[in-house]
Amino acid sequence: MKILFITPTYNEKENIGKLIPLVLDVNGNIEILVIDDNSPDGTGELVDNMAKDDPRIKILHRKGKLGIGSAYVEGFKYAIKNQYDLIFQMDADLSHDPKYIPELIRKSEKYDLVLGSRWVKGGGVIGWPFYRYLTSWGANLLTRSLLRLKPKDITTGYRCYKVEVLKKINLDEIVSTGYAFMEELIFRVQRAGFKIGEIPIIFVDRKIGKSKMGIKEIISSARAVFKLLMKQKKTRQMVKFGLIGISGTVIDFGILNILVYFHMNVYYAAAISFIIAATNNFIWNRSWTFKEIKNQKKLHVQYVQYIMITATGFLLNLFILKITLPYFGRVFSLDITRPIVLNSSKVVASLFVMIWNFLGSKKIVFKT
Ligand SMILES: Nc1nc2c(ncn2[C@@H]2O[C@H](COP(=O)(O)OP(=O)(O)OP(=O)(O)O)[C@@H](O)[C@H]2O)c(=O)[nH]1
Ligand SMILES: [Mg+2]
Repeated sequence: MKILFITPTYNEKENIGKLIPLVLDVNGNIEILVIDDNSPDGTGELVDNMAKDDPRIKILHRKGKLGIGSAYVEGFKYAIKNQYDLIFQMDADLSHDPKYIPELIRKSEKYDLVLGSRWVKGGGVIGWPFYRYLTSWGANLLTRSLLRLKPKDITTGYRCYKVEVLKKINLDEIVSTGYAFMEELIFRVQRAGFKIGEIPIIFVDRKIGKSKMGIKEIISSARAVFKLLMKQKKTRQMVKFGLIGISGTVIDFGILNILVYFHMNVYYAAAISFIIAATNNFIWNRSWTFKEIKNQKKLHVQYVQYIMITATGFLLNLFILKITLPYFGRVFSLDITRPIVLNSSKVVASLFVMIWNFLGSKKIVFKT
């Protein structure tokens, strides 16, 4: 079995020289490919020299700092071309302890991709300040739920892939050149139906060298995650429907409050604001959210159906206002809290009606 470790480097001269022998010592089948982005500190030259004496050490020079994601894509292509069986991702800064290698290899017998995971039982991080811990953990949780990824640690850079996985994924389709590459790969591997396993690792913060993780990287990662989200038709529809829902809600709340301010009866005001907001939503959903639906029904058919659904939704809206207003009224009994009473009821009513409208739109109005 041929095993390739891929390690991208940018200014890791102090670390990479220590890491390489540690990794190669674990197992005689291991080779290592360093992908250096012309590090100003001379990392590339150092590895060139090491490679002269040891054929298990390879290096790929790139002309400048092109990002960790694009480095891995090049590494994966190299691994496929040179027929390796197992491919590892590993940081150069000694944060990933080589002692986990045998277990990663063992676990890869049962799984197509094995992650060294910080966020499973027994895993963790040493040496991070609290804010770093919190942001990393939070970003992981948020991205996991947005992209519906099953593994617990999706940003980890310590991994072991079977070569079949990399062959099946279209490497040229990958959109993330930077750190979002981590999430994107899991997204694609999961979607392709491969089995992903995790082993706990303790990640030790780098002792030498500077972090490449900055605000620029965070923004570009967020953009990449958004791009991935929008790749799924279902999510795309929900995001658009949600945005339109927000616009409709603003209109609904605004008109309701203005009319009540001018002493209109609450229920009449609610009816008017609701109808205007619903019309706004229909127009936008038809021309934007469900635009991609082919063979849409005739406009007037959709319109009648939509009116029927929103009319029912509107009754639901009134009904909820009717039962919640007295309840909220008891909770907030002071006169200055009247707007709070009104809007609390409205929040509850709007939530229910939005769900009703989404299901009705998707399953009836815009179904072909
Ligand atoms: N070739 C290449 N390697 C990179 C690039 N950015 C980061 N790396 C390497 O990718 C690995 C992970 O980067 P790190 O800076 O350690 O990222 P991190 O672990 O999230 O953050 P710190 O450990 O705090 O620095 C390291 O080996 C870096 O040298 C890049 O643009 N090109
Ligand atoms: Mg690091």
